[in-house]
Amino acid sequence: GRRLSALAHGRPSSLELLGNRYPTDSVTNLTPAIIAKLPLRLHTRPSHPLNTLRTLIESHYPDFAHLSSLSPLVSPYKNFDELSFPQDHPGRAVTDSYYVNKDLMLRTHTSAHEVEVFRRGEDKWLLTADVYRRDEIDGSHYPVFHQMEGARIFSADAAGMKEVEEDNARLRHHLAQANIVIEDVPHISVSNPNQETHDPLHSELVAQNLKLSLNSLMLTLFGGASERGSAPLRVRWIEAYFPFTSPSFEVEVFFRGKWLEILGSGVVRQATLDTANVPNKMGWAFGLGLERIAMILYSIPDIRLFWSTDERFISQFTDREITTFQPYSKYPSCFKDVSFWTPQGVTLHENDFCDVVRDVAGDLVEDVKQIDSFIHPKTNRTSLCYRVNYRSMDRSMSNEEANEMQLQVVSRLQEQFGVEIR
Ligand code: FA5
Ligand code: MG
Repeated sequence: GRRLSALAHGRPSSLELLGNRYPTDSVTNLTPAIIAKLPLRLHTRPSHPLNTLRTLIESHYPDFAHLSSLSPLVSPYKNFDELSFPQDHPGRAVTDSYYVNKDLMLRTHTSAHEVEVFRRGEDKWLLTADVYRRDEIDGSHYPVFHQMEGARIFSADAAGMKEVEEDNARLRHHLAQANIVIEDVPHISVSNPNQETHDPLHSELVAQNLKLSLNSLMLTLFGGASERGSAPLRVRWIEAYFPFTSPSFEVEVFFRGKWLEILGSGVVRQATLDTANVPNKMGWAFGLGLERIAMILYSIPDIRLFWSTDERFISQFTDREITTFQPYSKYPSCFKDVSFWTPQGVTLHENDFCDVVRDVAGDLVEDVKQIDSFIHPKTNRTSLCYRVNYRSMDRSMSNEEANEMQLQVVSRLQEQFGVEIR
């Protein structure tokens, strides 16, 4: 159906982002709440858990280049096309990604920089950055999070493959002594094939190097957890699909009784390396989520806490070691419901609703749930009901304050989307 841009009413003609001005257009969907996050760069803040985790992973890869200052503003071409995303990939939709205008967006993943870093001539590198995705609101989803991309490429000839074999032998030896149990999948299969231009033996060697290298990283990150006692660390490899790698894998780690998805990875598509002007190389890449790992390692229960400026949060951490977060008291929740009819033929995506709430409430919103949805059989209009849970992490919030925010949410829904409150 027809879709109204969230900022169609009173959209400024340009936006200032990180010191530069950019024109807006009909796809602009950046909100002030998101714009405010751009300069914060938590992964480079002294003593911040994300910075400490970045440093820990970097020290596991001492001979890799370590990059962490690339701008989040990229072209959709760089975020998607250069990485072989099809034209109709859902990630391109304005409901899923933040656009400054049709030619400029906030990167949705650190893979957006693969081509430029390979083009610079880097063979082994890590890149840490803030990434942006329009998403639901709950304790483990936030529209800004941090990823680390890692990649290693070898010359695609006998000498390069010898280097891979030697590194595999070294890593195998290291892992053989460790208390780790790995559930593996084949390096190559019918559903997870090598690329046509790759010798399957070379592809296997590179996939094996990827797996060994990441198993070793998982040991560094999770191997020391004392709560496991003498039980081994469990890591599981799963077949995956990404447009820019083949074969592709995801890694899950068993932690406190649950399997947790940590990263995506695979053998880099040759098209990426050709575009980067290094056609005679082959190798692997991975992208991991830093918040996911930090929430586990530090026992941080809510993803909003990473953005907290409360001394009771910040003062708990140092650059030197990973410590367990000591929660301070939880303040009461304030639940507010809103029910409305959307105008005929207009789609209001859940992510549109969530961005309105984030813009009004900032980090005072803990989660948002759709509790009802139906289409009127005669008028064909859609009725939606959302429940917003307002709760501060730092202080007690009054019912009046929650009511005031909810009133603002309601009036923005009316102004920007033309909804009719029920
Ligand atoms: C990617 O973003 C790929 N670029 C990863 C990749 C890199 C694949 C290189 C192949 C080669 P994905 O969307 O699954 O994939 O995200 C990767 C990791 O980021 C996830 O495993 C998870 O740890 C983290 N992540 C993804 N979405 C979120 C989210 N909403 N909040 C927090 N962490 C997230
Ligand atoms: Mg995934």
